[in-house]
Amino acid sequence: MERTFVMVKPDGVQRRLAGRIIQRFEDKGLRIVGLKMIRMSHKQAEDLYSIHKGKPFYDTLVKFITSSPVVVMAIEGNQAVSVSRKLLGATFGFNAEPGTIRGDFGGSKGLNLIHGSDSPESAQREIPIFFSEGELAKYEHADIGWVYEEPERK
Ligand code: D4T
Repeated sequence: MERTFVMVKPDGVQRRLAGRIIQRFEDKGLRIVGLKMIRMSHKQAEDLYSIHKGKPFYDTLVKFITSSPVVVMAIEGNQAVSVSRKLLGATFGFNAEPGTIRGDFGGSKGLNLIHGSDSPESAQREIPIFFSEGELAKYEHADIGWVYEEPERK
């Protein structure tokens, strides 16, 4: 099944929202295969946000993301990348629809609570910044047959 990388950002952890945010992914039937709280290094932040290097918000973004712990996750599921992006909502909280994580919990540009990979290729690049393959659990939930039809479990 498809993998994605999701991270509760420092504002989500500081506001004690990590549990409720993680719950959204479980509720959707997705499978969390990697989960840890870390204080992101400057190098990890630069790697994660390399596509934004040179943009006006880059320095603030790197400073913010390394300022306090984050919760990083590797998540699997049918179309996990796009499904997770929908759970996140629009990038800026003030644009995000109610019912999404950003729409329900935030109203800011930079303090947008959560990151999710924007493509399967991004996920493949981002997951190894934070997890070794051995750290990722290999399992199926006992109720998987009630969440996905057979072809969706591949
Ligand atoms: P992330 O990468 O955090 O999941 O967010 P998005 O994929 O939804 O949005 P993004 O990569 O375009 O932005 C990354 C990060 O930078 C902040 N940001 C972005 C900001 O502070 N000002 C800006 O003008 C933009 C475009 C918010 C998210």
